[in-house]
Amino acid sequence: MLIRVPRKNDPRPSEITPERIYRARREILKGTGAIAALSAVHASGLPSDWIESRGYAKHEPVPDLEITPSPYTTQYNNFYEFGTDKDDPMRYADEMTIDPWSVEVSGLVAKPGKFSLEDVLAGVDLEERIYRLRCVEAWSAVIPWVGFPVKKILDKYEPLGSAKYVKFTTHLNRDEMRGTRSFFSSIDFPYIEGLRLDEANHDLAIFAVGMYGDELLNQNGAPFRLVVPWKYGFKSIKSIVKIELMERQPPTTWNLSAPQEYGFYSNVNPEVDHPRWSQASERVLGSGLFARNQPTLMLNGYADQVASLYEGMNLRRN
Ligand SMILES: Nc1nc2c(c(=O)[nH]1)N[C@H]1C(S)=C(S)[C@@H](COP(=O)(O)O)O[C@H]1N2
Ligand SMILES: [Mo]
Repeated sequence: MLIRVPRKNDPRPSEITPERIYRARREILKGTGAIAALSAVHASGLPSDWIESRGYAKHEPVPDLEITPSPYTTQYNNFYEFGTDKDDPMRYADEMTIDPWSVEVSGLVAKPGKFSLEDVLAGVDLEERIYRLRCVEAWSAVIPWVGFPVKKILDKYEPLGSAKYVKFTTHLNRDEMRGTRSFFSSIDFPYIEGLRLDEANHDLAIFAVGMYGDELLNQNGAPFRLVVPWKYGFKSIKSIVKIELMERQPPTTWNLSAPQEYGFYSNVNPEVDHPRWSQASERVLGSGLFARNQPTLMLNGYADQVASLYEGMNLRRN
């Protein structure tokens, strides 16, 4: 069994990142003292090697899935709370305090409550999941997440029979999230997302606490985010502080902002174009200056596993 340890194989950021971006980033990190902090203690207060020290089940690499070098996926992000440019999250997300972190679980559950990051990590087995990520903007990446199925958390709080949907809410601190202070923002904060309960309970839907065998960086949604690989990336909500079980379909951020463009389901579907561009193919992040384009797969390549969730549903309309 071949197990890839991407961290060791990664090119150094200086080798593949435009010099300007890399330098700017170093300056920012130096200015905040983050370089020293990163190497000693993770911002969550856990030791910097806590993921490694716990050990986790590694999955075999999937044929045809080439892991995107981490500098791309940590320096080209969507996290509108920190700005709308792709490098805003990498520049500014470290202004967000993530220690201590707790998540509230409420709504239609028998045992509402709150958990801290440490609580949850003590109670679950971590796994590495190598998933495709397909953004609705027609770029894609392959990321080795570290996390565990969403169902493992939900079950602890005992969803009631009347619960049909799950709503997720991102942390909001306007002092520490400069994108939320803009008058011109195209979306409202806090960022909210939702899944049908059976989607959330599917084994492929995970909460991630790490990537590339390491802690999540703030720009990727530290310390606790959703990853739903068969849906467009905006469903994979970052830095979650609230989980609510509901009877009715919850509102979701992009659907509220542009309902004709972003539906509640938003399953990856190469046959249904975005009103303003084609979804038939995608630009592969990290494939160089002349970025490679590849065809987009139905349900992002996870149709065998998840198509049964949508039997009898009109996927075009949804
Ligand atoms: N809270 C929050 N979550 C978010 C977003 C955001 O702006 N705010 N952007 C989404 C979009 S559009 C994508 S493509 C993915 C990107 O995840 P990544 O930056 O870790 O690759 O995060 C999603 N989660
Ligand atoms: Mo996205």
